[in-house]
Amino acid sequence: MIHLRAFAAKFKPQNIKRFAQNNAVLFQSRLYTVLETSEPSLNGNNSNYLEEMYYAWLKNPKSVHKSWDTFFQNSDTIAPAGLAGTGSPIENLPPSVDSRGTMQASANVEKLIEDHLAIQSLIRAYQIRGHHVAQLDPLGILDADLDSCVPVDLLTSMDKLGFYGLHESDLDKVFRLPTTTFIGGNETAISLREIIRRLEETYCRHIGLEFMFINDVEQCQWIRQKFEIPNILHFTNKEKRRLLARLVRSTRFEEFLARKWSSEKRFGVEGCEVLIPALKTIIDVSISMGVDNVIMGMPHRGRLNVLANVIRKDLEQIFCQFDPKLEASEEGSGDVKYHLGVYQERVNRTTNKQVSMSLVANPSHLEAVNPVVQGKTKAEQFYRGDTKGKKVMSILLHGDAAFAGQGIVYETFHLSDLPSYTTHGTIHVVVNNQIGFTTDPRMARSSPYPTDVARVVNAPIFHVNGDDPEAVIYVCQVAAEWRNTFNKDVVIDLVCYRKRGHNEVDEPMFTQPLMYKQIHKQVSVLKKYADTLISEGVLTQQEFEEEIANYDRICEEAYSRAKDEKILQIKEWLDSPWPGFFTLNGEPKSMTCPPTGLPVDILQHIGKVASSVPVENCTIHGGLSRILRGRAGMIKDQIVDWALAEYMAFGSLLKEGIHVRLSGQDVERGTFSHRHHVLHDQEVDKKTCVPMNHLWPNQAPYTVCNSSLSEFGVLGFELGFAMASPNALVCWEAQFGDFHNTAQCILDQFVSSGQAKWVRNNGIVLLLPHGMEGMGPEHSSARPERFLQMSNENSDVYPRYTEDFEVKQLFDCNWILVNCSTPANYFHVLRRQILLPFRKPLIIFTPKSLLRHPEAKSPFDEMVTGTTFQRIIPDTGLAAQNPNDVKKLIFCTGKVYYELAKERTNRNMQSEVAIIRMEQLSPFPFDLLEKELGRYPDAEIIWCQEEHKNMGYYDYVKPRFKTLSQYEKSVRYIGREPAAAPATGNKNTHLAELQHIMDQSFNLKAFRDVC
Ligand SMILES: Cc1ncc(C[n+]2csc(CCOP(=O)(O)OP(=O)(O)O)c2C)c(N)n1
Repeated sequence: MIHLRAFAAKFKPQNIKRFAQNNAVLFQSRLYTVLETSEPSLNGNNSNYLEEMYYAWLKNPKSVHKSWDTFFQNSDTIAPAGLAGTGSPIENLPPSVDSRGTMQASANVEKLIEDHLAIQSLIRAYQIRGHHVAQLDPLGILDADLDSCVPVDLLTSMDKLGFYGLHESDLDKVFRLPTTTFIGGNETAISLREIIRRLEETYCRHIGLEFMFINDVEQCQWIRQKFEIPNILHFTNKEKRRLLARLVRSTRFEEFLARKWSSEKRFGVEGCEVLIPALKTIIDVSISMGVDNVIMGMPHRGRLNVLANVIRKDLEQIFCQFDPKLEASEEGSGDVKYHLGVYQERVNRTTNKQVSMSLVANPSHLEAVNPVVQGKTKAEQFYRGDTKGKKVMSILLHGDAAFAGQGIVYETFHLSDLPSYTTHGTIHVVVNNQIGFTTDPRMARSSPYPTDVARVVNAPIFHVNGDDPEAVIYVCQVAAEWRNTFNKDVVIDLVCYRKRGHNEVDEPMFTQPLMYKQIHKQVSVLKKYADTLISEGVLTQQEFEEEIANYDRICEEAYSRAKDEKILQIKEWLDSPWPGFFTLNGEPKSMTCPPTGLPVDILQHIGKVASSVPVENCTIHGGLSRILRGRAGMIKDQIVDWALAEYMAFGSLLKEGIHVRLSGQDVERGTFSHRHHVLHDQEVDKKTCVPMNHLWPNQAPYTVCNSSLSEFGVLGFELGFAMASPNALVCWEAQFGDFHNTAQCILDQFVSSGQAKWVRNNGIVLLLPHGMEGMGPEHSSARPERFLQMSNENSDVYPRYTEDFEVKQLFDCNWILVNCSTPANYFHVLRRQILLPFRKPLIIFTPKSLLRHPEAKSPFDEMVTGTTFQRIIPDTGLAAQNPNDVKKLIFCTGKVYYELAKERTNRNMQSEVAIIRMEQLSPFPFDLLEKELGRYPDAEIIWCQEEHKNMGYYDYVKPRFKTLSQYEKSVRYIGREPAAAPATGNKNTHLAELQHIMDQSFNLKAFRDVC
């Protein structure tokens, strides 16, 4: 064992810190814990100063400050043996301070310094590592940090005093406390015995504090002050009674459900009943500090209880969910009761303030809702101008296994401090029941705690024993104050247990026999706390029983009312209502879409701004000046390329008061360097200009933000942002379309199916760069086949055409999939997205080479008033003029059109081959395609795609063309062969494949021998 005393004897005090750093491993009991460097507590200057003081005092006690005089007088550590405390030091000194006396005094000073350094180290050891020995497990059998070792520098037994070079005889000596602790309360010096007692009280009882890794002294001091001051955990009788009442509700709610529906899954919170008072405390304290909108996300565990007792959803609405016979009032698949979201406005009883609360609907996929909650929170803050998060806040709940295991937790943490994504602090609550389904923590994570992921963002982590309700409530108060003070994330780790199996019909003894033997013996937290309060005289047994009876009665009455319900009102479970957007019945206000074209002067104006630097003194890059000049030239000629079309769509919506937000990796410039929405001054660092925000005097704001390198997190976030308001165009762009697959869960569980499950519209737009351009397997395909496969349209049903067919189709679909081949169509589809009277996710397979393709330009004529989105672009050339001569009718989508058109010209086959572009893939434009099929009666029908046969669009269009031709004609396939990878990595192979597609397309006999 290394003794501090041993090296302190040799010390130059200023070297101690260096020594400690070089030997960090000696100072830590967990590999991740490095010696903290944020506070220069081992400061050599202090000891020099102390030494000077001491010599001065020896000569003349009055020459030093009174406090030093008292200190040196009281400290027998410095007095030579036998003289301590026997009067003035001067009197006790030999007549003259000879060299022996000076040496003695010097030795005493050294001891004094060593002891004080030891005390400092001791205090810091508790602050850093005290949580490792805190009594966090209510069962008393597991170590919350998965390690039963006691750090060598924590004094759990007196023999450890030696580690610091201290002895039992030092216990009653009084030591001056450093400024980095508050254990003294009003006292600046206390005995070693008391120091140890107070440190153990603060750091090693039912609260385990992890915060010393935070690299901000003020924040560390703040936390120390909140927890170290003696007797800080003090509750009035009123507060204790309120806490008990909340525990009664939490506990009795679960018992009520268990009685009424004994074999139903409900993922009860038994074993962590304290969750309800904990959340209510966080909310109460936050509201008292100004918050009036709380947005929550949580998993299955305890969700019904949170709905009932935190959000205060009508109990009968919850109980109705248990009745399998009730039919839903709305269309859609619905969802199981412990996934549904809810929005509620009510008065908070503790503060008497009006508050909105929502719990965001979520899928089974644990933690996937986290970024969605953050996006929604950010949006609500944004629209209210709540730039510091003082009004709107989010709370995220987690299970211990999921928090540690799911990568989305990490991705979401990394959004927490990014300017365009921060929600100014989230309070995380982990229901750490020390098990994940049947898996022990030791098999579920490699980190000591399930919460270690939060350390990356310097969030303090408060572990607390769930069976100590007052400790939990105190921690929750501090967490809410922390968020309000620093606007940073904080984690509360509620260490608890799970009273039953994973769900109520599961047998936990199969896999955790010993743990569950202990759990069966466990007295409920309600009973324990009630007994304590009764013994303290805070309330009587009778009052306690009345509290229980009252709540039971509330549940019974709601249960009777629930039996009278005839229908399940799914709309009751909407987490994000859009007041005024729909009719009172929740229907769209019309079934039409206003025209999307614009007057020329608006196009001109936007074009002009897009070609300029609309602020003074901003020197942009020469290459960019060239691009802007090119734009100006196009505007003069009244044509647009892809980037300009996008500018015009966004800019015109901003004029109409629609907020536009574009987020994703490198979107500001654009991955393909075509967009340039943020101009960077080449002379002044970080000086930028966003011309889109200089378009109109009272325009809506435009947000364009490069995101962190995350798809799951950022797409989820933008989906949440889009959830908050229908009056915003929220776009997420993937760097390349195929990267969306790391966000597959958001696509499957939210974007494609969200409305069906949760009757919630969402108008998010996905921009997915797509196209086979010889860039290899990973930069070619946005996997349109996957989106098409998840379209809810029936391929075999011949549709009924009505006047509103186009809009009705859009209304009925789960999402809209387009692959535009012209800038004008891109412009129209973006505008249509907002002008529609309802919201649907829009997936756009966007081009890469077309961004600069000379043919892929659109004249203003295709964008002016009266023009609109073209679901298909028919052939308008020679083929269309003499349709009876057409031998081949090629349908295609996207950039392959330009390759086909060029090849047709090269081969001079404009009369024999017609090419029709499908711009909207889903909903399938049955009506328009039927007309085109009828126009070319003798033509062979081809579907041509550049993707492999098992990918792209073929499997989607084939049955639909069959339905259209009433099963009389089949559609022939031209494209790449089936393959495992989406594209070849070899450029020559790529070109050969493309050539083959062209040859096939213009070979009129290609399918002659095929029946
Ligand atoms: C992404 C994901 N993977 C797997 C599951 C299946 N599953 C449901 S609950 C659960 C255990 C969760 O444990 P924990 O996070 O500790 O929460 P607890 O159920 O203990 O409250 C698992 C594996 C899931 N729902 N989501």
